[in-house]
Amino acid sequence: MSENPQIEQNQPSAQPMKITMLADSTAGKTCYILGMYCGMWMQDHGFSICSIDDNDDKELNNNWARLLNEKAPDRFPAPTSQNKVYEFQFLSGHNPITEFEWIDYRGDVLQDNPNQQDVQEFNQHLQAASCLFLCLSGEHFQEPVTAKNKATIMYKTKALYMNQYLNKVKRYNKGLFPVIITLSKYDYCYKRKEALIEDIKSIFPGLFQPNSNWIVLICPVTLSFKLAEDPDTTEITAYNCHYPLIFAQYCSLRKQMIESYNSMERLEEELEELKSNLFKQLINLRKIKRIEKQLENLEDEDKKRTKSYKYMYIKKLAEYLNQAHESNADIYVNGERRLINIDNPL
Ligand SMILES: Nc1nc2c(ncn2[C@@H]2O[C@H](COP(=O)(O)OP(=O)(O)OP(=O)(O)O)[C@@H](O)[C@H]2O)c(=O)[nH]1
Ligand SMILES: [Mg+2]
Repeated sequence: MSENPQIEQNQPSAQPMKITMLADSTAGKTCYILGMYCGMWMQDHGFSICSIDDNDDKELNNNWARLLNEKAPDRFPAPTSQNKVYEFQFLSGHNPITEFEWIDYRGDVLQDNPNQQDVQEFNQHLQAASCLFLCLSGEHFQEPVTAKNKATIMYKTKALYMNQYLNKVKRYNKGLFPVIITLSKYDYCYKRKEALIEDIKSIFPGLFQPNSNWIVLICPVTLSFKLAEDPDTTEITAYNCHYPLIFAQYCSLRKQMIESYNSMERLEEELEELKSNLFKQLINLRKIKRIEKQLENLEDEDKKRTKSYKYMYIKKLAEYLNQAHESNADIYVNGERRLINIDNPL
């Protein structure tokens, strides 16, 4: 037991969240990681991320520095040739809250032979994912999605494959599952801002159905609003790149707290059943005592939890996310656009 309870409560949970981003090659996956990793520091919310591996940290910082240098011959990262799993910590100030893994891969794995080794590795990561990012390049949304061009857009963005992957995710997971649709290279289509949401909804109809058990953030991101017009621009802003991660962390902490409430509920039901008549009570005396003790411990934990840093962080993340819709980043729960209830952010 730590002598300092404050530090103990701030330890990240043992199981790191796994995040998988589904996207076509050149959609901007690797650039997005840079925008998220370094762009996080350009915000005033006080949250940040750091790589657990020092070499990765150095590489990410160097790649970011090259992006900012329009004269660098290799300004943009080379196409990814092999899988790379990053291990990150998410922090408030300099206090770690959670850990998460992020896989970067060559976009073609989405359509390649499932027997290939890197495709298998990718599929394993995906199966364990607790949060899914779908990344669509804004290059494909310069014109409205219509009945005529829908098949082409769904093929070019790989939305067709993504919808099929969503079926798999539903097979492995119960309960509200978080999906983040990042519309990368938003600089190509920001003039169509108002119409984009309907375009996106039309290519992922399953994500926006009532009772579909998805919690979805749609978030346009770009390295710079000038990049499409002027690829030599120096102005890298990493617009909105932090919101998807904040949403993912909010969903992960929320899930952790709800799971502990659920285990309390299950025990209470069991106890009620064991105490439902005198005969049952007599033959289950020891079991009843054990469950009562477990519940006592959980209640103590629960009291601590609502006063805990985790709960405080959930509220802070939720408050921050509620402001995100001003930047066109909206949350949908079971198809309905929502703000998070700050008084009850679970
Ligand atoms: N206009 C614009 N171009 C971008 C942006 N982000 C990335 N790009 C361009 O897109 C190219 C591909 O980006 P990457 O991040 O390498 O794409 P990827 O999805 O990792 O590609 P693979 O590794 O080949 O699967 C970059 O070289 C840039 O030229 C953006 O926000 N706006
Ligand atoms: Mg890449």
